[in-house]
Order: sequence, then structure tokens, then C-alpha cells
Amino acid sequence: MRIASAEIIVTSPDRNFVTLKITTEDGITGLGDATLNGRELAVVAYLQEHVVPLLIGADAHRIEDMWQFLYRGAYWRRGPVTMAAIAAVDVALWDIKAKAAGMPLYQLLGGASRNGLLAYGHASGKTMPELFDSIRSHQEQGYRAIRVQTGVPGLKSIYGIASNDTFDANTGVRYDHEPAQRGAYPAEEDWDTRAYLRHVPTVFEAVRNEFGPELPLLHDGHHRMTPIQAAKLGKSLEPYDLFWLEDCTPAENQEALRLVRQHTTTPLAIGEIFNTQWDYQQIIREQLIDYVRSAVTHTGGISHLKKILEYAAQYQIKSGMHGPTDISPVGMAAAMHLGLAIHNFGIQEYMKHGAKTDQVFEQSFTWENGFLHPGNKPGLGVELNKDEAGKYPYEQAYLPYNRLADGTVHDW
Ligand code: CS2
Ligand code: MG
Repeated sequence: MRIASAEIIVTSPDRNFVTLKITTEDGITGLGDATLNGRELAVVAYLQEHVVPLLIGADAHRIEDMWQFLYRGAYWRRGPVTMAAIAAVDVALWDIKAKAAGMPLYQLLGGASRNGLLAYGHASGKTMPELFDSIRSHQEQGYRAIRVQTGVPGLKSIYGIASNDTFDANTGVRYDHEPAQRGAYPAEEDWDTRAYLRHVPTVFEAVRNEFGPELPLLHDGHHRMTPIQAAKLGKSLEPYDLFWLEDCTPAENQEALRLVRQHTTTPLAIGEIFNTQWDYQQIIREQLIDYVRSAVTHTGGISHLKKILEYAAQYQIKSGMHGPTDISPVGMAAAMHLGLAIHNFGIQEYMKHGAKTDQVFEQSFTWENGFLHPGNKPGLGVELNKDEAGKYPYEQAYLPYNRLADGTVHDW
């Protein structure tokens, strides 16, 4: 089944998205998400200039061979741009193969291992009352697990806080935190780890007092602590029984997690900025994490993330796939199909996309009673409406960055 054409569709309904659309000579189409937040056009160029010419005429059925060809054949391996480009091709070919087979993709990945995917949503607030309202609003939306992000006294703006100006009057829902801001230069934010470490335990104490012991609560440290600070936070949060503490410290140096593990039993989740199995090798082998946070879109696609999760399963480490709004509906569908099939599924992140995005991407997944399901349409179950996409041209946008009080650049 030869590939006849491949095109890259860039659209910016509520935010920028990059989608690869492959069409076979038999007219079967496949979609792949290639969105890399704040660096979208780098992946567009990689695909357009270097990958698309290699796809035309190739056999769409040979997914693993194409993966190896694009990974080893490029000579230059790994990295977010390369692995997002490879991921888009991989997922589009899986979409095509499942459509050719007349099956939803999860059936090709081994069939369903569960009825649905437990998902968590993002509650946040600058103040405690605002946070409590946000938690209640997410419970009303059906979420059974909730990530809690909070403002820190003394800090102007901080990661993960949905501001009131994103209130959607139509749905009455405060649109989740969209970190990438449109504009020609990234916004500068301030940070103070000691203030954060003093404040966060008091927040989880208040949330547990208000919402009780059962509700699974998650928190994202967003790469901002040193290993010993992360150990300190993990320990101070133990009384509040978190589902996980995420990205507690930058993990380029994988053994940094040894110090955290040494001091706390709070479950650890890491990996949303990882791109290959090599980024996980030591932290999985040494049992230094409990959840693999990679998204299909940023980790070489379904073929590669499935291998990472199979390795993680040997250590009883589960999936916790990244699912913010900068993972497109195509990337989310791929995550749901993989998540439904694997045995060691843990939880799925689920930030709802905006109304315009849902116009551009026609989706068939379901969200019921706190569980996601990819649906049973052949393939991924997502189609892209090009006319709608054409209404929203790309707009430059950047993720913010951090500076400490003395002006030093810090992890955002
Ligand atoms: C975050 C993301 O959802 C998460 O866990 O870490 O919001 C992250 O900041 C964005 O995806 C960056 O593009
Ligand atoms: Mg995160």
C-alpha cells in the first residue's frame, strides 16, 4: 500500500497545532500529531524539508521499518524535534493500518485491557477559595482524579494557574491553563523555591481537610527543585497521600532521582520532556519512578512509547501519559488507544481542548463518569476538517521562562 502524498497542516484555533496527513494510493488517510509547544515550525521544517520526500512511494504497512529508517537513517538521533517528526509519521501509519483492517487502533495493539481510562484534570487557584472552586468544578465535570496547582504568596505568576480571563461564558467552564502565550517574546515569570516549599504542604493539608482522604490528588513540580529540595517536598507531602509528584527535579541527570527516592515514598512521575527509551533506561532499571509521563507525540510515536512501557512493566511502573492542551486531539487519540491496550496503564492526563479546536478536529472519543475511551471507529477515530483549520493561521507563541530574585534564569 504505497504512500501517494503527505502534507503538513498548521492551524491555530485555540492554540497552535501541527498535523501530518498521509494518504495512500488507495485513498486511505492517516493523521499524526507533530505539535512541539513553542517550537512548532521547527518540526514543520524537519518534516517538510527532510521527511515528506522520503515517504512518497514507501509501503505504508511497514511501520517498524519506516521508524528505524527515519531514526537510524537520519544519523542524528533523539531530541524533541526529531522524535516529534518520527512520532507523527508513526501514528499516521498506525491510523492507516487500522483503517485498512477496519478496526479501531487499540484492537491492533492487542485489544482492550480495560473498559475505560481513568483521567485526571487540572484544578488550580491563586487563593484557597479559588482552588476549592476549581476542584469542585472538575468533580462536577466528572473527574475522579485531580491535579492541584496553586499560587505561591509573593510570586506574581506561576505555572499551572488558570487565570479568570480564560472563563468560557458559553460553557461556564474556566478554560484550563494554557501555558504558551501568543506573542513575539516569551513572558518572564518569577520563582522562589523556598517560598513554594513552605506553601505547598499547607495547600494539600487544606485540600485533604476539605475533600477527604480518597480523592486522588496529583501535583506538578515542573522541574523546579534541586534533588534535595524535591526530597524535602516529597517527604512533607507524605501525610496527604498524593497519587504522584511530577517532574520534581530536572532529570537529564537520571541518578538525581536516587536522592529523592532515598528520602520519600511519595510516588514519582517523570518523562513529559523525554524523547526516547534512553532517557528512561536508568530511572526504570533502578526503580526511581512510578509513572512514565511521556506522550506518544514527543516520544517517537506509538511504536516507541509502547516499547518503553513494556520495559517499565517489568518494574511495575505504570503509564501516566502527558495530555495537556498542546497535545492535539490526534495525539490524545493515539494515547487513548495505546492506554486502552497496554496492561500497565496508570492514569491519563486530560485537559479539555477549546471549542474551536473541536471544530477543526472531528473526534469520536468518549468521556463518561471520569473515564475516557477512544471510541470504536476504524483507525484513530479523528479526522481533520481542512476548511475549519484554514480559518486559523499559525500565530507565534512561546512558553514563559523563569528568573530568580537575583535575575538568574531558572527552570520553568
Ligand atoms: C505540564 C504541561 O501538563 C503538564 O503536566 O507539564 O502543561 C506543560 O507545561 C506543557 O505541556 C508545556 O508545553
Ligand atoms: Mg507536567
